[in-house]
Amino acid sequence: MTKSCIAVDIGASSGRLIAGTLEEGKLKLNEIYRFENKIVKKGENFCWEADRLFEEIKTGIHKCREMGIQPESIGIDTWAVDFLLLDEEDKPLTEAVSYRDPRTDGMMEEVFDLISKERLYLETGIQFQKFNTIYQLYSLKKNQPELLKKAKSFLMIPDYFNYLLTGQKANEYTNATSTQLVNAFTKKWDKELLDILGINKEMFHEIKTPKTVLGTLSEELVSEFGFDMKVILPATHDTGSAVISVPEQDKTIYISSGTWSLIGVENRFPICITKALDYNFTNEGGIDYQYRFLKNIMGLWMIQEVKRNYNDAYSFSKLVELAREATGFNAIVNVNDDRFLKPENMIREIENYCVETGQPVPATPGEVAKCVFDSLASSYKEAVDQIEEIFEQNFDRINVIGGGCQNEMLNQLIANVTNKEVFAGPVEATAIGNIAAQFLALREIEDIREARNMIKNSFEVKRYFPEQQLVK
Ligand code: LFR
Repeated sequence: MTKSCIAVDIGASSGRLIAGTLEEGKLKLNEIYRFENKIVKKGENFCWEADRLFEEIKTGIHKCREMGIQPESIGIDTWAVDFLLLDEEDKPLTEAVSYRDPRTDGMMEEVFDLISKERLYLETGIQFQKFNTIYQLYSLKKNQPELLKKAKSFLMIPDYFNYLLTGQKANEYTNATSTQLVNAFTKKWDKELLDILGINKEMFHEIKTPKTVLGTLSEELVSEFGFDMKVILPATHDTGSAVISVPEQDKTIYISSGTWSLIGVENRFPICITKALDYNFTNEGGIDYQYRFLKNIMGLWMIQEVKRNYNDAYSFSKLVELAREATGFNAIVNVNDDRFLKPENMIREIENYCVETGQPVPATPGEVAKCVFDSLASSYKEAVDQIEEIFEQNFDRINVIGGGCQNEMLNQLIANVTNKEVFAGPVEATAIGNIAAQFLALREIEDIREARNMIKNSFEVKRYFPEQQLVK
């Protein structure tokens, strides 16, 4: 019988369970269950609903059974940097506070008083984002030190779900690197750094790499579901899983396009040079100890928020259509300005930015949407130039993967502003990468090269060519 593996892929706005099977050298996907994800206010903080999300995962597993699927294994990936702390009885001491919560405001600067920015970058290779785990933990140390003292376990979001499934506590490598607390060279928790910060080292677990079989379901869950399965670690950082699905890495810059746009290349070594620091590129850990040399760009979050601020009166495709019609409007905002991370109202924030910078102010939904897409494309172009400068080489093409690659207007804009060919797909890059890691662990696929060939043969990729030759 063909084996099926389940990917649980939870992003900032939705989660799903997708079953993957290998059939005649191709990977086939079958969506089992989809659910909503959102940030909610709990007390003082903006949080994720960790327990509800776990219930949703369980509902999805029950659905497998109803659909007659007996999975061989399951693997979970989510966004990065966020975590829970458990006490000595393994009960959560904290909510799963979201990285968009303002508790990290000003923390980065305080950490720089203890360790210089340059040293931190040299040791971890991780970009400076005010929401990185390091600053979240530092904010706890400052504001709730008693809580940090009680903590016996540090689990990132997928680690926590894996613990609930299996009873095993471990920190998965690709996600752990996003904390800015893992040494880029030893690939272990940076104990010296933790000492400098005064954060208890004991709560961190052994770092385990993708393709590790973490365990099987707990006895309780086996009796609840009526079957057992392996729990395998994919790249539990969603972007790590997505990058596995970029079929052609040679001379290719990828953009993993979702709530965030992650733009970069796969690399064999971390690049911690001054220029990479100045441009704020990261070296996150990938499968097989490859590095994801990339940079975060604010991404489709901008348009998601715009849609929400219009009370969902326009669908995403309507906003794209209106943007296409707003041909005469031109204004660019710096999408990476922290002011767009969680503004009260995204539309107002964009308008204010345009006023402050002396640009035309968007006055219609189409103009707002056009401003967002133009601004994203312009930021991608800047990142592409920076990558080419750092690598001292030209890249031939850009491969947009993930849900955002369905935005044809943005794909064409990217081709035009970068003057490069754009490949769009696969759409389900993250789930595909997650499933590929499980088949690798089960030895159904030999190695990453075979996995990528198979992905190339299994999923549609559209191509866009620059419409006009831009002078660089
Ligand atoms: C994308 C992503 C990015 C990470 C951001 C916050 O979903 O995982 O890679 O920087 O979310 O965790």
